[in-house]
Amino acid sequence: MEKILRGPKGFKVPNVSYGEFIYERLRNAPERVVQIDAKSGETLTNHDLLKQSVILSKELMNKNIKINKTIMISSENSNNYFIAVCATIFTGACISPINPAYLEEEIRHCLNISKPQIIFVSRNTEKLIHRIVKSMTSNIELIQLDNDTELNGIDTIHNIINNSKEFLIDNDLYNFKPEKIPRPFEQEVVILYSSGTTGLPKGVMLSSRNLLALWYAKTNIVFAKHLEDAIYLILLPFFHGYGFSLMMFIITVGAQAIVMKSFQPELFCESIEKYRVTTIPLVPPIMVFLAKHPLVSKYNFDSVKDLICGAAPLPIDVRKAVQERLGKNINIRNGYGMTELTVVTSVSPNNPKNIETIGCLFPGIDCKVIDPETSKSLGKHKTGELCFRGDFTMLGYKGDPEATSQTIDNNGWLHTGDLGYYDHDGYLYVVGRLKELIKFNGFQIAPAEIENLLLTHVDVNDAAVFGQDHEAYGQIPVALVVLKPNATSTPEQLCKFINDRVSPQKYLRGGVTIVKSIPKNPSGKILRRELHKLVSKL
Ligand code: 4UU
Repeated sequence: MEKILRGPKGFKVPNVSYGEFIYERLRNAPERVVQIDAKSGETLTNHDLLKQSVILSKELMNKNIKINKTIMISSENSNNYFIAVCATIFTGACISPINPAYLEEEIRHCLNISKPQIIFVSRNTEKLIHRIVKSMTSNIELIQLDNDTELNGIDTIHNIINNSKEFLIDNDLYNFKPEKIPRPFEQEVVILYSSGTTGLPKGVMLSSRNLLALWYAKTNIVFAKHLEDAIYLILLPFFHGYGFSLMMFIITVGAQAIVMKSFQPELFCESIEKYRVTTIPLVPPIMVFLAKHPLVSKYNFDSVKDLICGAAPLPIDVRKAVQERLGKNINIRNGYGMTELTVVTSVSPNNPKNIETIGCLFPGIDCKVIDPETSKSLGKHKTGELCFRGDFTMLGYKGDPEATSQTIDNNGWLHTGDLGYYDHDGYLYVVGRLKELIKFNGFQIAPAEIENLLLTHVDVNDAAVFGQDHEAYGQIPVALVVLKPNATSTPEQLCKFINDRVSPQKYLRGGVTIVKSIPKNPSGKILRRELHKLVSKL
């Protein structure tokens, strides 16, 4: 008999498209301020968001954007970001956010997966994306999200909305009908990028069902009271599932987000005090900042009720230090999730019995823990690979049925590649990672991507990349390289070779170590657990 930990019964997710759902939620409280730019103070109300995204969606439909089409977005966090996201979703098309720091190869990789018809770009990403798109045979249109520039003949979102013939009087706005999707449970609404348990980044397809199941679970879990009174400080990037799903949550629940483009210590502290922030979703390195940085003592953090830490393990001593410094009244919650599972599957409650827990299962999710060698399901308190099944399981990886079936087995269980267990009371714990994924600052680094790049270097015979524990960042990538005979490249040169080709979070901060051989099994697979040992022996 399989040993399964069953989550609370899931909610009956309505059979509507996510666009119809967002629209209804936004219509409810038009006057509310949904988003404030932390730096400029610029505000966006539900009415602004609704009006601009409805007009933009009509213009996108005039450009033949509809169901089964995709729009990519490459921008830093901004007030216009979710106007573009909502507009796209209203048309029935799918939105695919990418990291605005991506360099050429990283962008091309994502373009090959999601094949967009339009890309929303920002002031910073326009030039590179314009050049890439010009070199391609497919016809991709760019739209500038930042209002003040109009370079390379690229129209701005501002112009498109303000010059639109689809001008709406409020009556029209409140009678708009987002595109109905015939089978919303099977249609992707968003494509996010994740390397999952192995290989290169892939396009994670999430459906209306996935996103609605998350919404119902989050709005109904025990600690979710007075959601609309929450003032969130968002420093997480919108392109990652964590930031993306939270912003969608804030928008649809009627809460407020103070949004930063990136983590800037002073602005972070100032914003908490100025806007009386109640809730801060963050990653472990920001917890380290809260525990240690002198700036934190200079500001008033009295309004803060909840810190939600996720995306990487939260060291207990860091957690304790933050609690001690900020006081007992702050709830520190550990959130666990994975892009492939609609980003989050559990969040720890207030004052759990054991503070190391990541909480109990959200409604609509079941869990089992399996022995990594035999795949046999293990019972309570036994550590193995965490597998989940239910409403949160992604549709699959875009255009990659093979990778999908390697991740979701025939019985619908999604294998996370994380090691963990559950206790007698149904609380879950993550204790390690089986998969090759490296997490730097909560960001994903796929070793295969850096290994493949190293192998394109003329001097490199073989390469392996792994994550080394790091106090501030969680992990940093280290490369082991076997040189070709007579090769002259130095570790520094190889490091630079990589750092010139990848976005900053993937920099080889742990350096390159030259080795004689990479440990592999008989079929040529890297024995990843041996890599650490190899470096410590040197
Ligand atoms: C130990 O990181 C995420 C999602 C994080 C998230 C989002 C909303 C957490 C809480 C929340 O409320 O997704 P990915 O796909 O980038 O990375 C997934 C991997 C997991 O498989 C695990 O290895 O990131 C690691 N991870 C964690 N590890 C995520 N959360 C945790 C955690 N403890 N709390």
